[in-house]
Amino acid sequence: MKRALITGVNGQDGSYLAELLLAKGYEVHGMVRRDALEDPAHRLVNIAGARKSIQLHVGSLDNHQSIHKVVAAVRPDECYHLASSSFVSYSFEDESSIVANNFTATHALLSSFKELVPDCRVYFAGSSEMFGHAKASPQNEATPFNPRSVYGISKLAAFHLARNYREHHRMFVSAGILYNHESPRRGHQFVTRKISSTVAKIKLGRASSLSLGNIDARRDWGYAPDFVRAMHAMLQKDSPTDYVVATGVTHSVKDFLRAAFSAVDLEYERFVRLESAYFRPSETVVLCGDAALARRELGWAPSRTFEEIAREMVLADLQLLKDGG
Ligand code: G4F
Repeated sequence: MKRALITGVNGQDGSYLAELLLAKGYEVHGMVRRDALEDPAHRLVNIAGARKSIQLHVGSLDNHQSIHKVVAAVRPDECYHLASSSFVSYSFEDESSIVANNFTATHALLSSFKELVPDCRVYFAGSSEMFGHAKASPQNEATPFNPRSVYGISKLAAFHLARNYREHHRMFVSAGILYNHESPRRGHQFVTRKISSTVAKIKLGRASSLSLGNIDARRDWGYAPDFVRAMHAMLQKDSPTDYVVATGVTHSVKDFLRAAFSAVDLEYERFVRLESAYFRPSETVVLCGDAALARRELGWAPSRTFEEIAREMVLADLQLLKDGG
């Protein structure tokens, strides 16, 4: 039986990955913050169904000793490092914690593995934000990086670190360069979930409008359960490398609005207000991924269309509200 450690196991991706690995017969361990254990109803909701099967360990990105201890206690065959600051903020206040959580903590994890379990296969969650103001479209593994946010820079720095551990310390470290991926477990701060949850409230008469920023912004949006399949496949290869994971199709926020509102037979134009607070700078370049390598080497392909994802999210949020959530 293989043993896996997932950092950020209670997040969207961590929870789907834990379910996938359990179904494949893995012994699954997850690292969570202490405050999550103290408030399981809210903070562990994504793993509620699988919680009894996952062995949880207390650790946090800002406590490197705790990361070291978790690695020493679990000694996994595979580690999926998903925990990070994942909201793309452009605000100055957030910068040092983004760098600490995304770069310094990744260093703590990799150096712990190098010292304690050098044979462990490690997955690092990179991001399309590393391409930033990309010079080419669609982007693949050979496209030069040009990040436009502190978030993108922090992920890129950690990505280089991961490569360094692979090339100089001969460790099995692979990175996914993941484009946006959504699901009913997406955090409410991201635009798709903000939309799906508000559409559900509007349908039930519990909200009357939805405030957004740039609804012409475009993203390459995929389905989170598909993306965790790619993560697992990367660690099953004979040798480590990095893969773009994306659908190769972009849509606008407006397209998502149309799909989400039409799932409950409403038209978004009646409810959406634009608010300057939600607009972001530096969004002129549209990112679109070319996942040809993942298709070829991992046999990976998306299973859901954009419209199916939007519909699933709205229906799940409706159900959540009806169940009292
Ligand atoms: O949903 P978002 O906040 O996702 P974003 O910034 O693309 O980041 C996500 O995807 C990245 C790539 O995989 C990850 F690296 C990252 O960790 C995260 O998972 O915003 C999507 C788009 C943006 O263009 C934003 O300007 O939606 C636009 N938008 C318009 N109104 C809004 C809003 N975004 C948010 N969060 N809230 C709004 O009201």
